[in-house]
Amino acid sequence: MRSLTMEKRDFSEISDTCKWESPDYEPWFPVSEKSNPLTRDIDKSSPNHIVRLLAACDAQMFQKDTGTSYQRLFSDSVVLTMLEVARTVEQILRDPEDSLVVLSGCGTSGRLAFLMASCFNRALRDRQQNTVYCYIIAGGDRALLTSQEASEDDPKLGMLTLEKLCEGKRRVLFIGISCGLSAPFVAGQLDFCLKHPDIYTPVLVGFNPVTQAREETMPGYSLTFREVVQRMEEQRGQRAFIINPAVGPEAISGSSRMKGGSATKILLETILAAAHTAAFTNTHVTRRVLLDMMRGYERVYSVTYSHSDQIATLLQTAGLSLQCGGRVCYLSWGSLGLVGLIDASECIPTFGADYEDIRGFISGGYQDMDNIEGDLTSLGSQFCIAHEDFVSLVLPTLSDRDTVLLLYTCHDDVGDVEKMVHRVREKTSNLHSLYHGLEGDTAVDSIGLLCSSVLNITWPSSSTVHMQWELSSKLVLNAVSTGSHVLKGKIYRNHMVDLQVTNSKLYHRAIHILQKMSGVSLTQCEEALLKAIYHVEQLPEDITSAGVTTHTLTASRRNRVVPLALVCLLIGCSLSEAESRLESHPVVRDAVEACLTSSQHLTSSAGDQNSTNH
Ligand code: S6P
Repeated sequence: MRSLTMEKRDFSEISDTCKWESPDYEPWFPVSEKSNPLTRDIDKSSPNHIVRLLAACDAQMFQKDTGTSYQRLFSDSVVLTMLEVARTVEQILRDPEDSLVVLSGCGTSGRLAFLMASCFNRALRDRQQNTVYCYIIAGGDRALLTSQEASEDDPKLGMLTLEKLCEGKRRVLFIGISCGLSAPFVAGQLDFCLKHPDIYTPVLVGFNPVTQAREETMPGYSLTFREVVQRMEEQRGQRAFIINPAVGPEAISGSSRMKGGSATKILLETILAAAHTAAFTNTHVTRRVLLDMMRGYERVYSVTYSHSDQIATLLQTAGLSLQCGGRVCYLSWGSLGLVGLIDASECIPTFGADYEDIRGFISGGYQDMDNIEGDLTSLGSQFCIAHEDFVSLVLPTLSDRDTVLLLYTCHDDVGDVEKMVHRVREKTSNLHSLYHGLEGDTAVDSIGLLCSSVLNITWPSSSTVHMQWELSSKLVLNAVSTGSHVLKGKIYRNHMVDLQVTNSKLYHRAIHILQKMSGVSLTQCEEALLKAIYHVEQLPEDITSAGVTTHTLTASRRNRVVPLALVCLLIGCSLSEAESRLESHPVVRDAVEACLTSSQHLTSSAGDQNSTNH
């Protein structure tokens, strides 16, 4: 029989699911930056409960229209625009001469642009067709594996990169991805497309209503993101397309690598796969085809989270490794390798993690990556991504403190997986596997027998099953990397307090976090942040008059600026005292709680709806 507390929790989770849609809920934030009411206590949750909360957040992606002003993934307006974009892709596939489909974005959005461009080019090569897809990621290929957040702020760089890539082309479908409708790099590209309608058709993919697109001025640019979007709206449906369903706030506020990334993958793969089917079977893309594919992804969500207990085991193991200074390694085969690399690389900017904390390796290294700039190994150890690099750099010092997670499918070379398993087992028994198989698959699970935990998922066969495996693996890995950092104490409530302030979006997010936790005015919070960034007790004029770019450049060379500023605000102390308090509480969540308790702010200033100073 279920306990009363359990029922109460279920009820409150249901009402929390829709709470963010109310116009009164954190009205000053766009959806992508709001804090999710579902996860406000995620920092104190058990591994099982963390997975349950993440599942509830992910479920919001597929929620149908709820009568609010937000359009959703399955809304008619969204599906109609997807249909129009898919038909444009279909035309390009039928007549690809001098044409391109460019996918572009920053951070996770750029990494997904890469993943999808590679996947659909591979599909074309398999049919002996010329490839038409290209990707752009702000910061170039090194941003596929490391954090290059600063390039996100440069609209001119975005524009110039696009112009160069498309030189001499007759027709370009440009798909700019910015989950928050906020990246200046993408705004510059969209604006460029609008100015050259004879060649370029721009598509914007993001997860905020257009009225919530970023309003802040961009460095060296006369327009804001919102103004660019407004110009697109004037051309909407003919020469410009906007696909922007709301998918609800992220489980960790602003962490658009999670739902934002998953929804990007669902939307764009649906469009591109439908266009491929139509072009190569001489049919046309229909609304029904699109809806069926998206429902397929909804099933991926349900099937994956039906294994919540096993996901929780993985998360707990990874959390233990991180807590005791160990490492988590994803060893993947095939396209799951890219999913692993992407998830691991995001831990650096998201949790201020070291690249060795959670690290991805892909069986064939750069040969499997197939990225524009080729082998990046010479850039340093964190660019060593092949299994042979794992063998030479990590394996010798591997121990039971470390967690190794294998990711493979029935299409991969199981013999190769088995060899690796034996090598890892010589060093640690802390070995786990995530395996995707097909119905009717009768292979004996000799690998699973050597693992401490096994997550086997079986899927019905389909032409797009590999993309479903990728999404399923993304959900599992996002849960593992997020959950393990929660268990490590990196999250306070559902905020990443110790964020790296490396671009203007993160600068403003940091100020809002400080405001929410301290309850003082935004101006005071910005001052405290600047003092922490420049490490000064008083702010001279050359600092206060400098631009955000100068601040973020300086902040990128410093650690723990937001926790420092927060302690100063909560205690009203000097930077040096704040530093010594943080030293005695290396876990950020503990430091924040200790300060809140000692300043008796716990109940009055850290409430959910702290809006008094906005
Ligand atoms: C978010 C991730 C970031 C974003 C990047 C682009 O979890 O760490 O790197 O992907 O800032 O954001 P957006 O809103 O333009 O897609």
